[in-house]
Amino acid sequence: MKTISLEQLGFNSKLYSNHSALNRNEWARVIAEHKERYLVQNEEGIFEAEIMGHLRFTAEDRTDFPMVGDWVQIMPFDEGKALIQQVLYRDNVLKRQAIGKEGEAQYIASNIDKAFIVFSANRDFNLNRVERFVVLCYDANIEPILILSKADLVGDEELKTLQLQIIDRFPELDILTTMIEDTACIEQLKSKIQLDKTYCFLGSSGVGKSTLVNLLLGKDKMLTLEIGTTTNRGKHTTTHRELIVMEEGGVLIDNPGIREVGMTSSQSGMEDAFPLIMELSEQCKFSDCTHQHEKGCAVIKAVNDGELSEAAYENYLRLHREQEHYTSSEAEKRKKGKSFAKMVKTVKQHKQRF
Ligand SMILES: Nc1nc2c(ncn2[C@@H]2O[C@H](COP(=O)(O)OP(=O)(O)OP(=O)(O)O)[C@@H](O)[C@H]2O)c(=O)[nH]1
Ligand SMILES: [Mg+2]
Ligand SMILES: [Zn+2]
Repeated sequence: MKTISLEQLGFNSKLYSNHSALNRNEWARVIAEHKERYLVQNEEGIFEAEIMGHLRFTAEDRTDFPMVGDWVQIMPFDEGKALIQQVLYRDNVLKRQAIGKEGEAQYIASNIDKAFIVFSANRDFNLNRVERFVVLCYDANIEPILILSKADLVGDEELKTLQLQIIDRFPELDILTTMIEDTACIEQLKSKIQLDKTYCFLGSSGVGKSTLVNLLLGKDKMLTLEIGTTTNRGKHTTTHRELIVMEEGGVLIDNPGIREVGMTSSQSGMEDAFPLIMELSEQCKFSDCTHQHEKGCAVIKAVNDGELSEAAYENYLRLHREQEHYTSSEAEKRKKGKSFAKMVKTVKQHKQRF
């Protein structure tokens, strides 16, 4: 593997001045995270890393743990393995409100210079949703750049109308229009990327974030999926956030499609279709049908036959995903409660020894 300098990973003088006592090889950047296991990268390569016990014990909330984009102090201990000793200076943190929970935040990534907010021209176009992403960026002091993707899927007239709507709503923002086949617009996107800066891709699932990342990299690093032709709906393809360094310089963070916040209230009226979906689902071949890909699904058939609108179907799936997500965070909370109890017990035992 070609080595990458700390500067190519986004290292700068501000970071250095905050921790000038550290050796160069103690610095590393978090490039991926999975359940408190991390991949970190520095000039010596990529390490599988875990956080040191003391960090876990003193951590008060999620912000005390490393996240993708963070700079951390590491101590390599084995071939390709390292311990994370501390999270270093953070310039900013991109976060959003967790679904269904007042006041609780979900952390997306840190140390970001600019964010590309991607939304596709052909479906789900919603200026309020774009605005919610813009607000997230402003809250974190990150400059948003708007990307209207899949321009090839709508007619010229429609595209013009969309572009005018966007300019009208966000006159102060940079706006790009992209389509896979058009190299000129990819070049234009590339020209926005500066050496040593970090760019984050945000937007709903299936809008083409990973596709753009791959086009920028000039290779298929991120997995992208064919959209089911029956419903024209993107599947959640990217499952983990990942930080990638461009060969020419510039750091990209690809994100899984971001689930909607508060879609329930803004989409009122759509619920009218729900009883129909409930009724249809009784005719699905499988009783546990998720109505997403199953053979013999009556809901998908109704969409294909034009009996159920695609918008209502997508809205149903979105709400369903939100709910699923909410339930899984609840389960996670319970698990955390358990591990917390275990931690308290360990600490107590530890104390008794003294
Ligand atoms: N026609 C057309 N299709 C596109 C374009 N960009 C992306 N796609 C297709 O859209 C689908 C989804 O693209 P992805 O890049 O996987 O979308 P994503 O935003 O990364 O999705 P998640 O990882 O699920 O969040 C793929 O089948 C792409 O080939 C485009 O400009 N035009
Ligand atoms: Mg993706
Ligand atoms: Zn079904």
